[in-house]
Amino acid sequence: MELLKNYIGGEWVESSTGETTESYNPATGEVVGLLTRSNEVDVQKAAVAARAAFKTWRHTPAPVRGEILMKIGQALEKHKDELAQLLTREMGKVLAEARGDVQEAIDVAYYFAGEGRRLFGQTMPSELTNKACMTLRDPIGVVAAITAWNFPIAIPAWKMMPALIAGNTVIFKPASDGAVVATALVKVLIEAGVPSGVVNLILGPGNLIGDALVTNPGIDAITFTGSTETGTKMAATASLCNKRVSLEMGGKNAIIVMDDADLDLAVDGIIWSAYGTTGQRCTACSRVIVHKDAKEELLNKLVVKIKELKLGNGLDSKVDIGPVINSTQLDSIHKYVEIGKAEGARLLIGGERATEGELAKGSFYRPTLFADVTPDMRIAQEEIFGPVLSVITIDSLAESIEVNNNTRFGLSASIYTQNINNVYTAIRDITTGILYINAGTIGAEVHLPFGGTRGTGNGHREVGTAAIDFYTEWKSIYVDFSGTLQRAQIDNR
Ligand code: UN1
Repeated sequence: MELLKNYIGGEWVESSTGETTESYNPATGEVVGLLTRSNEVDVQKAAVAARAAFKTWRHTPAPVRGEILMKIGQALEKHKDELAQLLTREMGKVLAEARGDVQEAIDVAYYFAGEGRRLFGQTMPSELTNKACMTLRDPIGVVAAITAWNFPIAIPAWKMMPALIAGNTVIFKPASDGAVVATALVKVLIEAGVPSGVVNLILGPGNLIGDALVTNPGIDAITFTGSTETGTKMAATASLCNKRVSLEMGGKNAIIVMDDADLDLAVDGIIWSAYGTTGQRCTACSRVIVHKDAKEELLNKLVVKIKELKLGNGLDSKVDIGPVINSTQLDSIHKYVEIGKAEGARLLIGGERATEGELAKGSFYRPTLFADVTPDMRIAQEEIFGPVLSVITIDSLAESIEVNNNTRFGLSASIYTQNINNVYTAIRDITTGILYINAGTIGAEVHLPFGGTRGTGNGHREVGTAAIDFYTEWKSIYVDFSGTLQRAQIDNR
C-alpha cells in the first residue's frame, strides 16, 4: 500500500520518524491508507516552508489569490464523486452526505474567491484638517489548521479558504481518521495551482504534534475543530505564547417542540438532525425539549421512524446510517447509554451495538432514544457524539428556553412552533450561536457565521465574512497632508 506523506514546501516527504499509522474503514475494518507519522521536527520544517511562502503570497493581489480559490472550487467539482467515495470509505458517512461534505467545500471556495475583490477596510474622517484615516486588513502570517474527521473536506476548507484569501499561508494537520481524504484534498489544491509552501500538510496524531504546532514560534495562529478537552488545553498553551486561537468544539444541541408544532415536520427534522451523520456532527441534535401535551404523540412517531432506519455501509444507497468512527467511540457511546439507564432515563429503542451479518465487521450502533430525561442528567448535559437522543418534557416556552440554554455548550438550537410570538421570543432569548425555526439543528450554510457560545468556542466564528476577522489583523493608517505638525487631542481643542 502506498505510503501517504507530508507535503512541505511543494514536496511530498516522509516524516523524520520513519514511523507509520493506518486509517481504517469503520464500516468494514479494512485499511484505507498508510500514513507517515510526524513529530516536532516535521512541524518545524513545515513552519519554515510556510514562512518562506508567506513573503510572496501576502504580496499576491487578493483578487489573484481569489482566482486560485475559484480554481480550487472548480477542481473540487471535477473530483466531487471520487472524493465523496473516498470520504465514505474512510469515515463512514453515507454517500449522499459525503457529497454534501465536498459541496460545502466547493461553496466555501467560491464564496471566499469573491471575497478577494472585497476584503473591505474602512475610511473615516480625521479630527484634524488635511489628514486622512483608513483601516486595512493584514494577514496574520502562518496559520495551523487542526481539523476533525467528521467533515474531513468541509472543515479544512472552512479554515483554509478564508486564511488563504486573506494572504496567510497554512499548515494543515488533519485528524488521523480523516487523513487519507485530507491528502486527496491537498492534491486537488495542488492541481488548482496553489503555489509551493502556501499549503503544507502534516500527518500524525494530535498528541504527538498538536503541542508543537501551538508552541512553534514560526506559527502565528491556530484554528482548531475537535474535542472540548483538547481545544481548551490548546487555548491555554496558545495564550502563554500570545497566539490567536479559534476553537470550534462541542455541542449539546436541542430541538424544542411546542404543543402547536407540526409534529410530522418536527419528527423529520429530529430524525435527520439526531441520526444523520450517525449523530457525529457538532451541530447534531442530542436533546429534544417537548411540551407535555405533544410528548406522547411525538415519542410514538419517533419510534416508528427510528425502526425504519437502515444501518450499513454508507456506499450502499439504501443505507440511512453509517458506522461510528471507531471502536473507542463505540465504547464511549455505549458507556453513555449505561449512564442514562443508571440515571433513571427510560430507554425506548436502541441502546446497543448492531452486529448482525456484515455489521459485525464495523463499528455500528443502533439509533437510540431515551425518554423521561431530566435536564441535569449527564446524558442531557455531556456531548456523546453518536446516535443517542434524550427527550426532556417541559410545561411552557419559558421553561423550554431555560432548559435549552442551560448547558455548558451553545452551538445550535431549533424550535418547532406555528406561533409567531413563540418564534420571536425564541429568537430573542435562545443563547446559541445558531438558531433554526421549523428546521433541525444541522445544515448551516457557508455564507453565515458558524460557531457557538459558552464552551462551544472562544468567541470566534468560522465562514461568512466573520471568518475574515480571525484571519486578519486590523491596521490603522493616518495620512497627514497638512505639511505641519498636528497633535491629535491637543491642537484642535
Ligand atoms: C460540524 O459538525 O463540525 O451545519 C460541522 C452543519 C454542517 C457543518 C457541521 N454544515 O451541520
